[in-house]
Amino acid sequence: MRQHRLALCSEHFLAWVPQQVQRAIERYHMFTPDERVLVAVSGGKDSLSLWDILLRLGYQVEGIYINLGIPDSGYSDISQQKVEQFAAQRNAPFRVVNVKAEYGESIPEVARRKRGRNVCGTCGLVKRHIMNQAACEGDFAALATGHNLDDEVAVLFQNALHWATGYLGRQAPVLPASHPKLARKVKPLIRLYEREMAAYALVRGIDYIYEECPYSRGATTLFYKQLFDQLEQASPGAKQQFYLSFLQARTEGRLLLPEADTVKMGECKRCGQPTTAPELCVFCRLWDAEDITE
Ligand code: Q46
Ligand code: ZN
Repeated sequence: MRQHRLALCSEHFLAWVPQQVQRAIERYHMFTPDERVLVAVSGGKDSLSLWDILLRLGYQVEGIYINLGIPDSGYSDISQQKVEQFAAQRNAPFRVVNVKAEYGESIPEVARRKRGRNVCGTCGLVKRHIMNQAACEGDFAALATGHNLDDEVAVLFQNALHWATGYLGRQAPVLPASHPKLARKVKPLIRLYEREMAAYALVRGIDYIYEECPYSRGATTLFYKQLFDQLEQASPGAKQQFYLSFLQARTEGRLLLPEADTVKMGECKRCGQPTTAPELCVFCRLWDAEDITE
């Protein structure tokens, strides 16, 4: 790990990674050992490793897997299998929400019906809704996702390119619950590079889905990740520096951005979740028969 000027053997690496996670949890006040945490798992290396690390650290965690119904290359079936296998090996509690069984259409199907909606946008909306609902109804203190440092850097760069101040204002390792029905969102892998997460999964023997979701092909964030890989190659620590300096500038008040979610929210008349829309939230409108695009 050139950015830390550190080289470790497998045994010490497997101890070092959870230490980094523990540090992030404490530093950003993500959650405490007394709190219950819901971990969003996709079957990929980051989320399964996160689940594994939180279990090893002794936190009270439960997994949630959302089956999106993506048939291409068996993506959804294989990823669910990996999650089930992981949980069975550790006897770890988890729940599965199958979008098609629950709401009648898979993600690609609903996106197709709502012409004008792209698959990833729809997918993100559905996942956020289901995970938030599960976290709130299950009385979890926080919802943890497996975003690593490379993910955050790519999004930060994208937002900075557009000076999207609203998004920049919401980009943080912890997003506090700004409404009684919104879960606290935390990213415990924030100190770790993608490479390190892949190495962790490999050395720890975690069997994850290698294929990325077929819809992620050509995503601009993938391109930004490649750019930052080049930068990191030439200047080790560049990714870390870019992200941590951003957080520091905010903490020190050198970068003033709009506070997260200051908009007043009501509740959706159907599902009860917070929304800025007057009647139904975007999620509920998604499943209505009429072809309304927002
Ligand atoms: S799962 Fe969903 Fe991603 Fe696949 S459809 Fe797009 S958003 S790429 S994280
Ligand atoms: Zn709703």
